[in-house]
Amino acid sequence: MTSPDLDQLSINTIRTLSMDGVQQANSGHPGTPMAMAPVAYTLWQRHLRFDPNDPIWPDRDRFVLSMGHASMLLYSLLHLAGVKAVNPKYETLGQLSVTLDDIKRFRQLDSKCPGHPEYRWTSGVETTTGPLGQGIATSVGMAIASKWMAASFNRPGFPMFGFHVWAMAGDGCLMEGIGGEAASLAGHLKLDNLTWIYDNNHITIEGNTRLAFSEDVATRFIGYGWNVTRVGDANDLAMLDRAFDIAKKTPDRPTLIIVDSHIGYGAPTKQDTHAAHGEPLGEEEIRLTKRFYGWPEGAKFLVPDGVREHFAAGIGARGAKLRSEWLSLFEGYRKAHPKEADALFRMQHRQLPEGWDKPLPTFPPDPVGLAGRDASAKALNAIAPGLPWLVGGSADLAPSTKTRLTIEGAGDFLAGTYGGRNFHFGVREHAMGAVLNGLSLSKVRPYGSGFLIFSDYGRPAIRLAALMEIPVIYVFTHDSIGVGEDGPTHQPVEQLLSLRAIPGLVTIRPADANEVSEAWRVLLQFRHRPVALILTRQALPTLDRTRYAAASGLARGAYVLADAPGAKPEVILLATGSEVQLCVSAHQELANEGVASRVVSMPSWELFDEQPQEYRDGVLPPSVTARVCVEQASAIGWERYAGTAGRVIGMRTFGASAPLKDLQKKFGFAPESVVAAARDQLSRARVRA
Ligand SMILES: Cc1ncc(C[n+]2csc(CCOP(=O)(O)OP(=O)(O)O)c2C)c(N)n1
Ligand SMILES: [Mg+2]
Repeated sequence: MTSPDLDQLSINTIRTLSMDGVQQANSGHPGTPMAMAPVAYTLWQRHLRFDPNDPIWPDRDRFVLSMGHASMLLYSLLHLAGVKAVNPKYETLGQLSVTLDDIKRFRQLDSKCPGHPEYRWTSGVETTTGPLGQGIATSVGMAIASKWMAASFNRPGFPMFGFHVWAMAGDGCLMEGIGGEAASLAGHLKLDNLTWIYDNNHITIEGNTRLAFSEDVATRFIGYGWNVTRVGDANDLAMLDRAFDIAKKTPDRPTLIIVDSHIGYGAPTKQDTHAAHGEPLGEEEIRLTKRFYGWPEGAKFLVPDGVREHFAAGIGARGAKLRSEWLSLFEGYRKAHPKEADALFRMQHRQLPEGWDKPLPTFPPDPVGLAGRDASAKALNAIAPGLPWLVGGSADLAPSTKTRLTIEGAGDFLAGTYGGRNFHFGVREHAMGAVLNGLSLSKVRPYGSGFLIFSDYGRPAIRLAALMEIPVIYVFTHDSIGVGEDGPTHQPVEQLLSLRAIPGLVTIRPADANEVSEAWRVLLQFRHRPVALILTRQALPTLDRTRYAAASGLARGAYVLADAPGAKPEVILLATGSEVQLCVSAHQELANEGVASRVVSMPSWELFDEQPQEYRDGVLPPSVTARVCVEQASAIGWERYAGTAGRVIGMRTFGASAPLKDLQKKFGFAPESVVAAARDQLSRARVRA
């Protein structure tokens, strides 16, 4: 068989596997894989620097399928290219990532082919996609990571990094705001290692894009500073080849390749219609489509002889050569630059340098104290020199969130100077979240910061970080009505609760400067979970730890900070963050009255819930039902610690614009309110007894 015949045979194998997978599952999206098969094929077979035998080789090109609904396209490629599975210890054990059986069980429980591609579940899937726009925005983070790692690790004669990032997107990705935010940032940063392939098929779920999408995408991207090219026919392999070559060679700009395609290509009645988008084609339509492709009409899940071998001779052989060249380069690098090589290795395995946490500060007792954000700035800058791949920035709020690295040589990550550790995401919280994901997926350790209120603007990306189990760090400051005069638009109420509702995300709201320091010690050790560090804008007294329990208790999520005589409390006062101080004051007042209370500092629900029952019962003895929980945030959810009889002092309305003192009075966040609630709890408990 000649090479063009094998090209066509391979493309039609991708198409028919996708059609058969969707038909068998009786759900899914066949049309886009059928249309874009030649595009993805040409990219993988002829361009992608990717070794199917080692899908986590650090300098591989990344391929992101941003239109995650077309997942069968990716699964077919992973299968045909023979991509190997990698275990959680980063080892390849020889078996296929996606077997033909997985494809036959598309969308079924435990299949490696879930409805949308999921990072961590299927090797070779570089990021989880499905929520439109996330993939292309994440690809910007990967391209940034490539630039940063190149600037940081490459040495003369040792180009350790320089991978290209390719993302395929549909109309939906380009309609979503996050796509625009990310494109704007990518153009600004002149990321010439980034290419987006836009499937310009004029179809979305409701029908033709003329219903809701008529802008000139090319002009928009030219405005962003991108190089824009076109391929007028998705089946034109020679033109695609050229477009990819040009994208690789174009300096100083990312490239958008606009590809005109026909959704459901070859389907006699469904091509070019939204019917090809979200439902199986149907047996008869499949038969006729296969006839159009010159395929055996009755064959299902057919991989003709020679197709796998063809992939092995293309992407397989090229990838193996590139990877082995890289590995020998790394051996030389190890000898010439052992320090850098060690850092590269640790970074790629999500390990930390020895002694990284030694410089974390301890803060002396101080009744005035300092703001959570200021304590965090000190902790972050203390550990940054010893953790060179910790990088991050803010959505234009670093002067307020205090996340800037001020240590010598930290520098700024800017267009053309890509070695800096301070990133500037601009006022783009959503894209920031996806970029952080892209950085983390590339194994750089990223943090991003903003006001807690605007976590809502980046929430879909935070959720994906949790779903992907990647250790992205969020620093959210201005954490409550403590913001004061800025008023209810800037005062978070429900945000903390809504972050706690994301499975796998760890939230930490420290009570004083020493808890902030401990929070950094704990969160940097996470290898597979994202975290939201919630900090105050206003100063918090630094507790005297000779009088109160050590801040290291934070690691267990909650701990007894101040206790009743003989550890026999009648009432428990629980709080997080700025409200812990209220409870400490109330505790003293109650002691004066002869009431035995215990103060529990509870910076993290999630970490506490993971402790053994014995520890949890030790901190919150079930027999003590008189409880007061205090948090300047939505009261919802605290019942689980307050118990049905307990009292929650929280927010039940929006805040208001006023000086902090007046707000604390208005909303009941004063020691007197806590004391009164404790007394009330006690008398009720006595009645119950
Ligand atoms: C954020 C988000 N909103 C809505 C959806 C539901 N959805 C899935 S595909 C789709 C239409 C996508 O159209 P397009 O990107 O052009 O893909 P095509 O149908 O051409 O493959 C929509 C609205 C989604 N997956 N993500
Ligand atoms: Mg479309």
